[in-house]
Amino acid sequence: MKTSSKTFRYSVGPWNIHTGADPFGPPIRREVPFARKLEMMKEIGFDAIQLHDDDAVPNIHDYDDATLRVKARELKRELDAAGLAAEFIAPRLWEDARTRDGAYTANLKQLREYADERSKRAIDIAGELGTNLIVLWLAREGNFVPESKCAVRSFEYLAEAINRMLEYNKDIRILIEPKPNEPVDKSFIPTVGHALALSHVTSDPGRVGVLIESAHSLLAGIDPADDMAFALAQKKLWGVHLNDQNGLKFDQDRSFGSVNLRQAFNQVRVLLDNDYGQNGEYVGLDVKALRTQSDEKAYKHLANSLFVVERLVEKARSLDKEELAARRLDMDYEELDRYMINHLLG
Ligand code: 3MF
Ligand code: MG
Repeated sequence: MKTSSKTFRYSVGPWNIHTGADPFGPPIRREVPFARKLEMMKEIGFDAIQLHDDDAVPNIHDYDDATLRVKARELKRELDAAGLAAEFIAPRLWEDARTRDGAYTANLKQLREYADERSKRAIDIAGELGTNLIVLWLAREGNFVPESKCAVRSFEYLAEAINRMLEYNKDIRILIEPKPNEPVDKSFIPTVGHALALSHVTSDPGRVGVLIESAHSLLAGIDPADDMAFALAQKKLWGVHLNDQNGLKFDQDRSFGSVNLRQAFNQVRVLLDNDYGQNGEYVGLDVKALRTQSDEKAYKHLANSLFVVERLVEKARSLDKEELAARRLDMDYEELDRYMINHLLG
């Protein structure tokens, strides 16, 4: 199913076509070659690809700095040929053994230095791929044992690490992707509010914004549309990961709109009403195929999510603005509820 006339430009990560392995079971589908993923993503209707540093250059530790740049340039040619841009590079600071105690907030100096080096290399890769966006999902920056880290010093470590990145390359912009838990128990930057507070203590707040993932807001007990509005009001919403989530559980990365259609609608509405995308921002997805999907059908979560975004764009556009304004004035929010539900059902 291809989305023909699109409102937004869309992006997706290569990890969103995957083997279906989860913490309780091994891979259940074949690994799809990277080149084939690019083809599929283009075919479904995506404009750009989101990349971790080692999605861009696999076996990243095998290369010196110069070879790393050569490898990144090879990928740039591959992306150009596939007709896809690179949206951002995210240093993958949670798989390597040296990030087992967090990265920028690790207690050991040599581990924090590894995080710094890896971040600089991610920035170099971004430069070669023609993007200045660096996403920081601060996966393991937090704790299980409260006394294991000084939370005050950890916040400073994060700001100092961001400052070093901003200093290393004057063109980059950093998007913090907050998440309250998983894989850590308690994250140091659990919400968009924390991320923007962190932005404000850096050396150049104008270059530090946020990427909001619907499921991450929901895990923090916050309506994603409200989170997006909060960041939009501060001109700090530079990326989104649309998906869905059923309650306060593990991060489910369900297809967009599959759990709570009204909540999904309001995310689309807030983006549309506030001209999200007009400065080149992409509407990104971060969705996983259900483990039950066969090899041939393990792309439908992507197509479905795009389809739902575009359908909800139509719903947002066909909303009776006068009805909305009138109900706000007479404060008949029960009537507004009825109108909204009827509109979404129609
Ligand atoms: C985890 C995430 C991450 C980030 C990705 C890009 C693996 O919950 O959402 O996905 O989105 O690292 O920043
Ligand atoms: Mg995400």
